[in-house]
Amino acid sequence: MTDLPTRRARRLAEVRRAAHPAQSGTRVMGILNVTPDSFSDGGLHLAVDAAVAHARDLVANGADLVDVGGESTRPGAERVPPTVEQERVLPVVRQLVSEGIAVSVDTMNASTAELSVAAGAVVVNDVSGGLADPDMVRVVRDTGTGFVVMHWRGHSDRMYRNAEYTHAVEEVRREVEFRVAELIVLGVREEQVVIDPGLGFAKRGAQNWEILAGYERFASIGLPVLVAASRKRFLDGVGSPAGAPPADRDLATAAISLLAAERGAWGVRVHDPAPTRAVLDVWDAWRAART
Ligand code: PMM
Repeated sequence: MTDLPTRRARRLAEVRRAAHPAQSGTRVMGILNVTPDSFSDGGLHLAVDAAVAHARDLVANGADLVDVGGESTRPGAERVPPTVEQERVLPVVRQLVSEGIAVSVDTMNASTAELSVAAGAVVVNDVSGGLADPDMVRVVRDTGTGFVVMHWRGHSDRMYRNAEYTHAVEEVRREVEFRVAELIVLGVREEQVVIDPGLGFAKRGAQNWEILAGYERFASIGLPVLVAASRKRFLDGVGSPAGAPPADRDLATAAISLLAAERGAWGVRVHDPAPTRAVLDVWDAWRAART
């Protein structure tokens, strides 16, 4: 019988391996937004409890890792100070890590990333790919953490003004590839990086479908790809009636998860893992029966 610290260390090593960008197999990343419009009704302590309970549900419903975010990036969203973000995120990260749950932290702030990784987060998911905070690259380089580099053309308050493309797929691809090249020059290792075309970020409705249809162009960069379509506005009216609430887009989200997994995506980022896990299970059964 191994002692508790040893078992915990082993479990953490397993979690790190499973979330590592270089591993194959599509991960389901469950979204945990610890923001005022999600969990803060009853003060910080209750908010932490509610967030942790929701994270456990995400895992029970099939999430491989939980993406904890304390700052909204919705179109038009205002920034929150890093200290506020950290008050929201860190107690949740600590608790989830202590339960052996793989955690990624969704942040544009280097200080939040650094504290979260010190608390056991295994991936930093930065929608700005390190562009919003000049210190982010140092944190990612020095900690060796997994790093999701999303395509980004500026903060949410101006993202639609930046949605101008002649050929969305090729321009987004070029910009992502360029950003990764910069990161490598700055000392980040290729094995740390996952790329994300940033659906809904500085992209209007149809441009998001072009990006999905152009998936292979992003895969051809040669790095793991994260697809984060969940409940986004461009899904409105596709697979659910136009104008229906965002949660009604989970079936469309699951369909995208399946198409992404079939194309070899590293991961899919979803609000409700259950339908995504179901379609991935179906796909696994289909593949397992191949003779
Ligand atoms: N979208 C949101 C937040 N974080 N992270 C990555 N890597 N990719 C995304 O597309 C992304 C993200 C905003 O969506 P939410 O408010 O529904 O979480």
